[in-house]
Amino acid sequence: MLRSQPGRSFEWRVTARRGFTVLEVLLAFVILLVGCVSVYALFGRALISHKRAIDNTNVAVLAGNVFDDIAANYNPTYLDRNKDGVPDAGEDRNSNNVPDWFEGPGGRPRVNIPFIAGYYYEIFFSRPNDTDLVQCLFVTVKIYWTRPAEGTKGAPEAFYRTVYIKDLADSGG
Ligand SMILES: [Ca+2]
Ligand SMILES: [Ca+2]
Repeated sequence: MLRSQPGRSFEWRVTARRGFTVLEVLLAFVILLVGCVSVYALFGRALISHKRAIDNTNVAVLAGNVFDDIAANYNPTYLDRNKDGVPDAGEDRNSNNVPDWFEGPGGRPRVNIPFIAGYYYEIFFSRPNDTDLVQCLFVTVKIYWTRPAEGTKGAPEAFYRTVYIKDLADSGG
């Protein structure tokens, strides 16, 4: 069968030897480059999403730890004797936008409070007026961290919880 079509066999040999022109190679490179750039851009977005997911997890865990710690250790650390709604140790008396209890060595807290490196938080207390609810403390935790897109302090993530403290009325806070 092949012998009856000698011309086709010859044509095939010529085509196979031809190889690629410079233009074809360049075109292939351009296509490859466009593909690589697209994938690279996707990687960037994926990294940002990944960091955001880690931040969301960390701040949720940190806020939960803060609420639990206030419920368990209200007296020693969190007293608000001057009744401005902020634990006295966590006020910003030197006005540098960082609660003073996070100004220990290496950015670690000065007092024994929940801590995750790279995050800091402000705590606000308020109490219900109802005298039947003397054990209730409304707690707001605002957590700050540095986001690459926002640079410095960034917008806080706020968490709210009502914490019940057995001897709140006598705590002096
Ligand atoms: Ca205070
Ligand atoms: Ca400060």
